[in-house]
Amino acid sequence: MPLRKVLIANRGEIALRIHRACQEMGIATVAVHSTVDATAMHVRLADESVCIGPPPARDSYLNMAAILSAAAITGADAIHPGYGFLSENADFAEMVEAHQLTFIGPTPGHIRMMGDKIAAKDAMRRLGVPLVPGSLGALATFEEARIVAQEVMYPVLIKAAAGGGGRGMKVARAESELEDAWRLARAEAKAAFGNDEVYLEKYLDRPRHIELQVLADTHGNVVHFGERDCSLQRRHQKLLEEAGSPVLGQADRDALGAQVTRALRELGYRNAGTLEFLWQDGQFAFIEMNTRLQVEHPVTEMVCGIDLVKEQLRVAAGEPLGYDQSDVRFHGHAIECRITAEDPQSFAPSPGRVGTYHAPGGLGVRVDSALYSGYVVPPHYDSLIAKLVVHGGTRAEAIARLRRSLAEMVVDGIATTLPLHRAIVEDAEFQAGDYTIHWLERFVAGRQGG
Ligand code: MV4
Repeated sequence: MPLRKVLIANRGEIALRIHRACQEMGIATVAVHSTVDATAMHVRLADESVCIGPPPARDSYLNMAAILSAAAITGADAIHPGYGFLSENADFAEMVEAHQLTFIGPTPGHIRMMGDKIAAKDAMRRLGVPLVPGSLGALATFEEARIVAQEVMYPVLIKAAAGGGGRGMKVARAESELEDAWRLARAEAKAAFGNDEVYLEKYLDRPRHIELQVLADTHGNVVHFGERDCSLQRRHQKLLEEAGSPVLGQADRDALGAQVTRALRELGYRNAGTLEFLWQDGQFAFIEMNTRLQVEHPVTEMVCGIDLVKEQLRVAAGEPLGYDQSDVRFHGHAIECRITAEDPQSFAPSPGRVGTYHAPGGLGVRVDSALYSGYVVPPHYDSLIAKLVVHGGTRAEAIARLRRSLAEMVVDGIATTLPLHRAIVEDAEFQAGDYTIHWLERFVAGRQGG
């Protein structure tokens, strides 16, 4: 059934992004907002809006009952969760469907499966996707950890089953460190997630983080839209992403894509998803799968010439993809800079009133942002204020375009990470594509005079 009205259960740039796709498809939109967001751009642009609670996210953007009520009173027939907030909450997806609404995302069962990192790895292993060597499932005892660590050889990592984003993760560089790692990982996992299940992997010491974008309809068709290299991150917060990866060619992309799409077809997956891999010494190893639209999806859109949110809406309405893998072509190179309201050296949050806001433009430049001059960045939410995305025929052209776009862009009145991005694009190693997941921490320490 075609979608007529979509409730967007999010805020900021991603709420605008989803609204724009709906508008172009003739679908009406409902914004939800907290009291502090009453004048936010996502509320102004939507066809209708509903206030769902006070500023703290747990009382508004995470308030499932308030969001379902907003959908009911406005007569929405679907909910798009965006990223963050309720986007990977299987209980919420289940409640949406129980209210005869369409959840624009995977099934609750697949969200739940991928939320359990052990279940996700087990599924991928059975489907023939390569993994980091490690324990088969959860570790039952410390003795088991010792045996598996000896098998895969040190250094090793103990990871939380309910983890992701680096929480509840401990390295052991030798057997003498294993017991502390085991104890700490379990305690942290218990405290953070209420679940002390842990597993063990060989620790890869200088990998790149490469992820693959997939899309599935409800008729058994699965395609991939290539990879993103997200290695440039600090404390598990990505700063800059590229499509494609500077280290992969079309043959690598085709090989990984074929393996992954086969696996997801077997799994009966639907809607958009991203598989995260560590890449080291020419080898891919699956670590996690994200069952949502990701922040960095625009770089994929730029190189593939597709609108991922429109595709999500189409397949959620039951439409078949209508094309196959051979119709997906890759053109040039795209780079995204995440511009946040943070000090560019200390990363201290910097909410407050924006003075002048000027977005760059021109060929191959895209800015996804809910900013306007005079906007007050509230302190209650994620500090992302704009995504600057550039596309070029080659990586060198994309970098040149990024450099001049960063020079044009103005965000006055608050501290932002724009100066850090301007420094990164000038760096010779960045320009050569020569970096791992550890590169940015060192680069930032160098700028701090470390
Ligand atoms: C790893 C790893 C090295 N070896 N697993 C961090 C968050 C979670 N998504 C997985 N993470 C890692 N898992 C093995 N076996 C290194 C990391 C890691 C990392 C991964 C991707 C992007 C940035 C990272 C920063 C630090 C550690």
